[in-house]
Amino acid sequence: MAHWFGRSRTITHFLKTKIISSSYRSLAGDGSGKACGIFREKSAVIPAFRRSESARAGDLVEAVTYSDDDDDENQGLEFPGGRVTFTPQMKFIAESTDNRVPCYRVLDNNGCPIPGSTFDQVDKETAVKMYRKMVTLQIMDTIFYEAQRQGRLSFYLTSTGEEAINIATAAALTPDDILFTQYREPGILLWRGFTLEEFANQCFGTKDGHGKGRQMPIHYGSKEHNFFTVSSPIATQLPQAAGAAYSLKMANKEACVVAFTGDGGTSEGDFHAGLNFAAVMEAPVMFICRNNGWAISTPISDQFRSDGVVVKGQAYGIRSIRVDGNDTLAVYSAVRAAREMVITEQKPMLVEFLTYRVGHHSTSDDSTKYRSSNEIEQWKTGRSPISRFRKWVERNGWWSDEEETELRKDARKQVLNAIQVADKTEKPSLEDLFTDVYDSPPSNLVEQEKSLRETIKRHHQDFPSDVPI
Ligand SMILES: Cc1ncc(C[n+]2csc(CCOP(=O)(O)OP(=O)(O)O)c2C)c(N)n1
Ligand SMILES: [Mg+2]
Repeated sequence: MAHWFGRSRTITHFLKTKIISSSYRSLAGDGSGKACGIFREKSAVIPAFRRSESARAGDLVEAVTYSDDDDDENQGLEFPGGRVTFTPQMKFIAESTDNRVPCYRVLDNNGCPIPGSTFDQVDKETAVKMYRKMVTLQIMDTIFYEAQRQGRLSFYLTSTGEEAINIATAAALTPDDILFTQYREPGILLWRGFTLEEFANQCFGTKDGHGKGRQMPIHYGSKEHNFFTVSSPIATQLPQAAGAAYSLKMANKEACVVAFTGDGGTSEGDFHAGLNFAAVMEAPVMFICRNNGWAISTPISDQFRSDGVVVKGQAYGIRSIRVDGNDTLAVYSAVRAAREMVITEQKPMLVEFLTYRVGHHSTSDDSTKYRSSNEIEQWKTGRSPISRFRKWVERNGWWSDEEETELRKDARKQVLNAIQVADKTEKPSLEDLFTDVYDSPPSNLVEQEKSLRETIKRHHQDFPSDVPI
C-alpha cells in the first residue's frame, strides 16, 4: 500500500499471471532476483507483426461485460456502437468507485521483484545501459540547472524523479517510433543518441544548436531521432500525434507514435480532442501521461475529480493501464506490451504513470511556496527510481561501487565539457531569425528584418554583442 497524494492506493502486479503463463518461464538459475523470493519473467519474444489482429490483448485486457442475452425488442436496442439493454431501474453511473484502478508494479522499494510479478526480462547489456542513461540524465539536469542559476542559461527544467519514465520508455520503443513529447522527457533523446553537446548547444542557443537559437532552452527536436520539436503551449502535441499516427497507418508502417502529456496537460481541450480523434480513427498512438502530482503550483486535486487519468481512456474507447512510473521494470514492460498492441491492433492506448516532480517546475518556480519540503524529500530519497533500479541491477551482479564512481565522474566531466564549449560557441547570425520557414520570405518578414537592423544600428548598446549581424 502506498500513499499517493493523500489517498491510499494499492500497488499491484496486476497483469494476470494465469493469462500470460504460456509465454512465461521460470527464472531459476540465472542469478537475477537473488534473495528476493519467487517471481516470473516473460520471454522477450515479440510475435511477428500482423495488421489489425488481437495480440496479447485477449490475454491482458479485462473485459467489462453486461448481460444482453434476451433478444426481445423490449429488452434492448440495437444502437450504433452495439446493443444496449433496457433496465426498469433508474440507476445513475457512479462518479467514482471505492476501488481505484490498481497500479502495475514489478520492483518493490528494495528493488526486489514482487513475487508473482510478470515482466519482460531485461538482459545485462540493456539494464546497464538503462541505468547509465538514467544517471547521466540526472547529472545533466543537475549541472544545467546550476548553469542557469549562474546566469549562463536563460531557462531550464529538470526531469528529476521521472528518469525511469524517460529512459525505460525509450528503451521499450524502436527508433522508428515517432515521439511527440511535452518537455520533461529529454531522456528519450539521450537514449536515442542525441549528444550532450547537442543538448548544450540547444540550451545555449548557439549557431550549432538545431533550432539556431529560435527556441527557448529545453525545446529540443531531432529529425534524425524521430523526435518532434517540443512546443510550449501545453497539449498541442496530442492532436498532432493522432494525425501523425494516422499517417503511419495509411503508410502501413510497423511503428507507432508515442505522445506525452503531464497531468496538467489533461485539462487542456487538446488532450480530449487528441484521444477522441485517435480512438475514432483507430490511430496507432500511445498516449502517455506523466501524472507527477503537480501542474506548476496546481495540485492534481484541482485538475480532476476522476480516479486520475487512466479512467479517461475508457470514456473515449481507448484501452488503458496505470503503472508505477518510478519502477523501471514496470515502465519498460508496460510500454513494450502497449506498443505491441498499438501496432498489431492499430488502435490507440493510454498509459498513466504515477510519479512525482521532485524538482521545481522550472527555474522560474519555487515549489517550496506551495508544497512541503517533507513531501519533496520523501519522493527524492525514499522513492527514487534510480536507487530502486540500481538495487535490482546490483543484486543481479551487474554493477559495482567502482563502476558507479567511474560513471558519475565521467558523466560530470562530459556534461561540464559540453557546457563549456557551448558557452564559448558563437551565436547564430541575425539573418537566421528570418530563415527556414519560407523558400522566399514574404514582404512583411523582409520589412521586419530591415527594421530590426536599423534599430540595432541606432541602439547597438542595447543588443547582445555576441550575435553576428
Ligand atoms: C496552453 C498553455 N497554458 C498554460 C501554459 C503554462 N504552463 C507551462 S507548464 C504548465 C504546467 C503543466 O503541468 P503538467 O502538464 O502537469 O506537466 P509537468 O510540468 O508537471 O511535467 C503550465 C500551466 C502553457 N505553457 N500552455
Ligand atoms: Mg504535472
